[in-house]
Amino acid sequence: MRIGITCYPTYGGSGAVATELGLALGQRGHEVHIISYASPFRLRHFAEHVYFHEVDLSGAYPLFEYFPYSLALAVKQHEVALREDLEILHVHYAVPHATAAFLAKQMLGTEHDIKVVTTLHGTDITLVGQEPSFFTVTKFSIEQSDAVTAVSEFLRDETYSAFGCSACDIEVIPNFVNPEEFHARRDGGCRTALAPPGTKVVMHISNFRPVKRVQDVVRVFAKIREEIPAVLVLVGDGPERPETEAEAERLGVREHVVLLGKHDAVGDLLRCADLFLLTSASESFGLAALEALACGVPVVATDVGGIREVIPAQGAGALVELGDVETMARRAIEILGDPQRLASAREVAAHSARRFSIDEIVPRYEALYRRVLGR
Ligand code: GMT
Repeated sequence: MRIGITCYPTYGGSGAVATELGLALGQRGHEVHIISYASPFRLRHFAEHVYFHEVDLSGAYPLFEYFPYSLALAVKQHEVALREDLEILHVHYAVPHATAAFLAKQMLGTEHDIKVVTTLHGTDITLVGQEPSFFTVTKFSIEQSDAVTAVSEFLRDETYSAFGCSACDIEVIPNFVNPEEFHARRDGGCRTALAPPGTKVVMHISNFRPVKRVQDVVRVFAKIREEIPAVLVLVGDGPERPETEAEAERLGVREHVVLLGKHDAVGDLLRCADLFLLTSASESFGLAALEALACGVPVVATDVGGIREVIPAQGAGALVELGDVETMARRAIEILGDPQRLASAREVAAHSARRFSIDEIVPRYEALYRRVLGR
């Protein structure tokens, strides 16, 4: 099949999933054309059958205070669809990608009947899409898609309740991991570079947006450190980074916190970790948590959104009420302080991630494409 994929190229779950999907589809012999305003961060190397098309942002005009990106994207989607004879346009994150795809499809007309598949990822439904300035167009674009998927049952139900979407049948296709990249530790790896022997490595990876509540990560870590020698490794960057550093200073643990900034090879880093913390206020799926589990790292997370669909109720970590820093720390200490429990949590974690393996999930997208194409 010839498939166009549109996603955000920046550090974030939807762009990671869309790009990994594109790479996997390319490997399976499909022709994949990624259309975005920059090369996605997970498109790290040349991959057969995978092409990147940059949206032309040069049309800035003094009259525009704000550049109409959605229009430029629709023009590029239309252009690539015509030139490459695309059959499917698979857009990730509804705002504004599903709307641009609708426009591109209309411009193509009936002579080139492209099918639009929209994958809902999280804040496009729970936050941004519900803003009054986007609500009606988000609902319209979802309803006009030929197929809609959501990355969790939570997100599917949230879409039905927030938008109504009476005419759309949303299929849940969960996110996935590539076990070649995300697998349990086989040797000591980079541990010594991050922490001295006898010190536990607690890790968090995110884009440091307010929804991640990264300051809670620091608060939990400070309590862990009262009982267990540990370092906190923070991977990623974003608006909350200064406040996160300030919180570490305030709690007197700054010297035990390593801020690595943005990294693409997160599998290598996760394998250095003993525990992963996710303190989000909302999370439709929690891709970073899945990647941690796949690397054999237990996860202590807030019990919000679709996280309980990813992290098993018992054995691979713990799910704790939002904001309950005290309990999160207690659960973390119980795991980190007991070598047997840690070893068993590692095993359960790695095992639980297998149902989200790339080979299980990508065929579900292929089946969906075939279905909308009537094959
Ligand atoms: O919040 C992020 O990290 C980015 C955001 C995105 O759309 O880029 O993530 C959402 O999509 C991810 C991939 O499907 C999910 O794993 C995240 O849970 C979801 N984030 C939220 O719901 C807050």
